[in-house]
Amino acid sequence: MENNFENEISKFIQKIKHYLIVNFGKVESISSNEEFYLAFSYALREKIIVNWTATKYSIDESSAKKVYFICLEYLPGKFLSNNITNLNKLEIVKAVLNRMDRNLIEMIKLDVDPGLGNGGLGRLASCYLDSLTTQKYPSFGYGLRYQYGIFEQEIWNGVQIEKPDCWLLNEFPWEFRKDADARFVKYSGNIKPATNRYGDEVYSLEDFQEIRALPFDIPIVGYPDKNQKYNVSTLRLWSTKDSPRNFELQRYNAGQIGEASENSSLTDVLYPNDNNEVGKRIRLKQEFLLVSASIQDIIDHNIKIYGEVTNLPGKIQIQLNDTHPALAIVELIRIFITNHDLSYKKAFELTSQICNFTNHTILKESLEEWNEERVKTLLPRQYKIIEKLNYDFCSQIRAKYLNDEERVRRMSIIQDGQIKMAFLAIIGCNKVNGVAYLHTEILKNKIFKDFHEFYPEKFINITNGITQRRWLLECNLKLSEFLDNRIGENWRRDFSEIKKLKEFAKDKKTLEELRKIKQSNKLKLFEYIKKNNFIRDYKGKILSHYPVFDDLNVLVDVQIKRFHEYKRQLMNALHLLMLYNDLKNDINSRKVKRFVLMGGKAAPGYKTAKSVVLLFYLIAKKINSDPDINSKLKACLIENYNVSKAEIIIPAADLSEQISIAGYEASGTGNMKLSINGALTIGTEDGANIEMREEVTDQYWPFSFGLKKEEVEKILEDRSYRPKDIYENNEKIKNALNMLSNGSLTSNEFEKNSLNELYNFILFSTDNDKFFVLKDLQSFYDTQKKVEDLYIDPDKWNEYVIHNIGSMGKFSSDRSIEEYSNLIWNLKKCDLNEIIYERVKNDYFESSL
Ligand code: 26W
Repeated sequence: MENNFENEISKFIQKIKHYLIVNFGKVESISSNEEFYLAFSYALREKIIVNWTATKYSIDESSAKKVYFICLEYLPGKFLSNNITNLNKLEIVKAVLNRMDRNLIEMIKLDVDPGLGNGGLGRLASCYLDSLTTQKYPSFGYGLRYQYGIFEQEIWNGVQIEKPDCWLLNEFPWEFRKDADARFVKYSGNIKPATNRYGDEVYSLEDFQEIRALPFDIPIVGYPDKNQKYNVSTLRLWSTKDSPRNFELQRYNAGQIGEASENSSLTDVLYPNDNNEVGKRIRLKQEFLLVSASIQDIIDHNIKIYGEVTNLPGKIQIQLNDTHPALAIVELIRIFITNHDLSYKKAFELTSQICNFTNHTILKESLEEWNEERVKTLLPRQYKIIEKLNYDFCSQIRAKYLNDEERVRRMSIIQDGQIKMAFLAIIGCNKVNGVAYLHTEILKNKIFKDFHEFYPEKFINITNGITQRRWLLECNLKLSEFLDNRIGENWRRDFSEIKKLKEFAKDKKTLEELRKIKQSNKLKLFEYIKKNNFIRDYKGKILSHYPVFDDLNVLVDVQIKRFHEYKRQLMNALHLLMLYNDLKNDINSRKVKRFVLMGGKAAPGYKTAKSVVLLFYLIAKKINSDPDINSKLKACLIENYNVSKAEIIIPAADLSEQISIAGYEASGTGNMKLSINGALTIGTEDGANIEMREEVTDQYWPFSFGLKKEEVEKILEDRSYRPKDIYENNEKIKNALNMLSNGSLTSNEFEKNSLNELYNFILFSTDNDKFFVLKDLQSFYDTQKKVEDLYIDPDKWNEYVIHNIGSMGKFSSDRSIEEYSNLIWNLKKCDLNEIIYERVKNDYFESSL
């Protein structure tokens, strides 16, 4: 055993030295940290590649049914730390670095956090790839390799500034460029109709534009099973950047500089919109690029294995993550009828047995629509198919509902010159799912009511989940050890085991240890904030760092998510003002110290969201600089919230703010991450909060508050929300709100105007504040008092914490993926084939050191 360990260490060291020589021409002692980081990553990567190769061959060899996950966004987080965790190599790596006089934290700092997504949707996609691979389901992810991910947020005197995220500035060691697998995607041009042998119209294309999509593959490492075996699957990201022919010299020479590079820069930037419609031509081009390249790839690969397409529904499934890749439906039909000699009818049948659609949002502004003319010009052949799909579908509706023309109009894919992508997705897919119970009910009974009536069997719920490997094992090592010591290690692969923790809910030693772990995580967070979370002036110059508490006995209260009105960061900010006023009146009015953290990005064009960022900044400034109260209350605006920061903040949190207006948050996943790390939730009855409460039971879920979905609907219906009345009749709310208009927070015209706008928006325009900030504020305030009452008794608090952690078994993405597989994909797990594995290992060892 000891020998093996030693052996592995020296081999690892040898490999690092090898890479330093062959890649950089350096001996170890003079290599820079950057070079060492790369050599170290390449050495670790070798472990992965053997299993990766063997996984691919094993799946193909056994003709196992496979799921293709297509998504415009991924937020994988850093790969180095995750790969060390999933390979179970922490001990080895530490020993290696120790002997080479290098530091793991330094190495992880150098690893980039690819921000190829906006928020919940992208992070969920990454959690799902982790669970799919760990559970050995044959799977493959497709996405785009944006040159610039989600912008880096800086806060200049309270104002959000967007900086490009240059994540590819240096060599990225986790990707493999695959020139041999490049695909060509066609846009625009003129269509020439013809008829296939079934009498269906097919179209060829002339004078089109052709763009080369080059894939970069990233291995996704699954967590090992009991025998230390693990699968590795692939995330394939397409790029148009590194294909020189995508640049159009003729246009450049004609002075059309921008147009000349449109295609080579197609995958340059991720659209930074979360829950907001984009509608731009380049975005449509991006969506189609992903769809077309991926579908060609899928069909070609499976034709190689199966020789034909008619058996594909039993062999492959495609999951469309929201409507963004919904054109996959159209493209599959088109390829089936043009290249595979199928009738339109058969092509549609196969397609709708292969594709499935997950909806992630019900906000009107985020339901995608594309202008009909835009689609017609950019994708003329696909447009023809959408027309046909719509014609056939409308005929079915007419037949079933006896010429109910109003219904036909409502359900039509094309309405008023716009193509409704969700309708297209529902019609072309086998299953449609929402991401939490309440969300799915809203889809069935409201947003897609007509469709649910027509296709009752199609709609199912699969509640979201998160991977406990990144969100506990990796980011909270101390809590992981605490769990291992009590319930063993099985929770890593089977999170239902976590329930065993509840047996320790009254064990004094356990409660004390839990408190200590939280404190040490707080210390880490505070150190981080002190060193890295800047306060900047209006030119971006760093003035200082946010102040933190010296004391670790402080309630860490966090709201971390994209800024959006429906998520109601504004309500949290107003509550903070109420707290401030309470303390100003009587410093002893509050029994616990509180540190209020808020982090998140606002979409660059979302004015109200940006004003809320400013408001929180100004409140924090006021509080932190007030010596009367700042020993009791502090606030901090976390700059550039992302996956890596989440991994520092979440383990330190006591209180998780999940306060969206009921009926608007599809699920939420931050709620689950915070909870498994021992934060209690203050939350509305929305999204997955409802199911979390159910699991935890009311007894240990004491901070539920606010209007229920039905109450929200009623108020909207009667138009009975009167914020002014609430303001007039509630002294505390009035005082807090007045601080937005009376200049007590602001020091220049811009700030004054921004806060005044928020003030007017909250009070006077029922039209605008659909999110009822004042309506839930008193109940939020009262519940926050209950939080403090519980927090002053650490043992009681931690008993609740144990029950919350112990009740989160359901919210592992392993459970979600199991349900996707059972209810939609019908996959079988595929272990590494021993013979293949040995063969790959042999090849590898022959050619390696
Ligand atoms: C077209 C612009 C656009 C971009 C992204 C519209 C909508 C989106 C996403 C679908 C928004 C999103 O991330 N939704 C979140 O998805 C999570 C994962 O299911 C849920 O947990 C969140 O509640 C939901 O807001």
